[in-house]
Amino acid sequence: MREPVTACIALGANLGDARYTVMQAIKYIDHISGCSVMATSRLYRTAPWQAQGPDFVNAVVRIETHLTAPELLQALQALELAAGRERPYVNAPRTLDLDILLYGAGRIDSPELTVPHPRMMQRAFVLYPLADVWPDFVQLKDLQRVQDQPISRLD
Ligand code: PH2
Ligand code: MG
Ligand code: MG
Repeated sequence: MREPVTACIALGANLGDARYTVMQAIKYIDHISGCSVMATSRLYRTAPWQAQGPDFVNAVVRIETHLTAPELLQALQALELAAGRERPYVNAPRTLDLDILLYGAGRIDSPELTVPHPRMMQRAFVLYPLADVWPDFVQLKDLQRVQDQPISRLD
């Protein structure tokens, strides 16, 4: 089997019992065949960023995976669907959103997937939890750049 790849996944939810859904999703990611959750961030309450609706619950996990990036994407989309995800319009409130932020050192630019995630460095709701699971990746100046975006720890 090839070497596992370290990847980071952002979790977000702002419909239904968002906190419960995010916590369950972390368990389900660990249960995906070929994926192990190595580190889990704290949970954060965040204001919608370029989106409407209630506050979000956000988190990030760092995983090791034997899946290719498209296989991982497919497995995550299955979890979104199982959580009742609907997409009536762009950035609509959602029961569960799972985004691949990083896939090893890989750069991917396909119609289905762009990695690293193109907007991750602009988003407090990604950078704060990412710093929990991969402190060396996020610099103080990255956090300072997004300090106007409301975010608080849930736990
Ligand atoms: N996700 C978005 C757009 N805006 N804002 C917050 N606070 N949290 C999110 O997860 C989020 C967002 C697109 O996926
Ligand atoms: Mg998203
Ligand atoms: Mg998404």
